Amino acid sequence: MNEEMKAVIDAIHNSDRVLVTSHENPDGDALGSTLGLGLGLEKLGKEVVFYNKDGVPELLTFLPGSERIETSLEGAGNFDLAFAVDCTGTSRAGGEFEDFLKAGRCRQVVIIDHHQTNSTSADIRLLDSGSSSTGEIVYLLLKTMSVGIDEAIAKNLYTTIVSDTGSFRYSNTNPVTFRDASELVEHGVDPSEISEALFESEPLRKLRLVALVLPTLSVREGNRVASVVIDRSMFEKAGARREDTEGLVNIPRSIKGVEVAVAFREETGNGSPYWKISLRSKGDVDVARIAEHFGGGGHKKAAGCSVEGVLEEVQSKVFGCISGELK
Ligand SMILES: [Mn+2]
Repeated sequence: MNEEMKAVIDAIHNSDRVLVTSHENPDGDALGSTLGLGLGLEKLGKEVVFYNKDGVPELLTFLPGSERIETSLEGAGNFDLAFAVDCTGTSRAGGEFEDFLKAGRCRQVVIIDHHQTNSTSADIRLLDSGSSSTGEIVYLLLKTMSVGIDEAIAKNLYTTIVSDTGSFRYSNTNPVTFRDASELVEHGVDPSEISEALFESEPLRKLRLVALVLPTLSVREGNRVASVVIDRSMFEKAGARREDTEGLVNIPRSIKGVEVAVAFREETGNGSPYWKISLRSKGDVDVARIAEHFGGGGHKKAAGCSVEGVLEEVQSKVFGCISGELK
């Protein structure tokens, strides 16, 4: 057991009330890790509050315990311990959580994460960039603490793995990933049930959005870079929600020979337009470096950032940076 793991276990033993949260716009790893960890802590007799600033996307409402996720910390009281899971820093959980920490409402803060980029926020950071998902680190923690893994915990943790490995397809898939997944199936997970919930339960509005996004597909650098654009007019036309853009970067990524895939998604914050940029790498390019250049972060193969400005300017900056990273 490493020092951080020991410190986290001590912190858990020394606490009664625990808050568990994850990054905004949560994906399967963020919510599955939140719920898997929180439900496990309840088995140890802890009082747990589950929180996510943006709540649960419709697609993830099948996760056991998801109905317990709170979207506000108002009246939540004080905590002995707070976990920010799948977060590169405590700020990833949103402004309300940051203010909550600043107000001294949590005695100790722990980050559990597998991203390459990680800030120095939090008291303890349990990090493993070799782990396919944050859920796998949570699983190891729960096993180390001898928490009995029930079906609800297993479903949440299995979902973290399937989400972040794209069903065991991405380069973060390793022997431990399969071992953990296998154990979780032994704890009662039905893999086909999770796959159907994650990949064959899209709302119609998402497919209508895909139909509008596809014509924006463009390639450059001799087909090594491909991108799509999702602007606000498309949202309106399709009746789509922000969560429906999850995975759209996989459209350019799916093309043979593409090394870097990009999705540009229009956002408005404080009136000024900016673009959320998702980056995926199939080759040697480290997209976390590109994202970091624009103040974002992530993994070598999957990263994100935000850039202000009109689309043409933003694209030329981002494509320029990618061009510099292509060998
Ligand atoms: Mn993750």
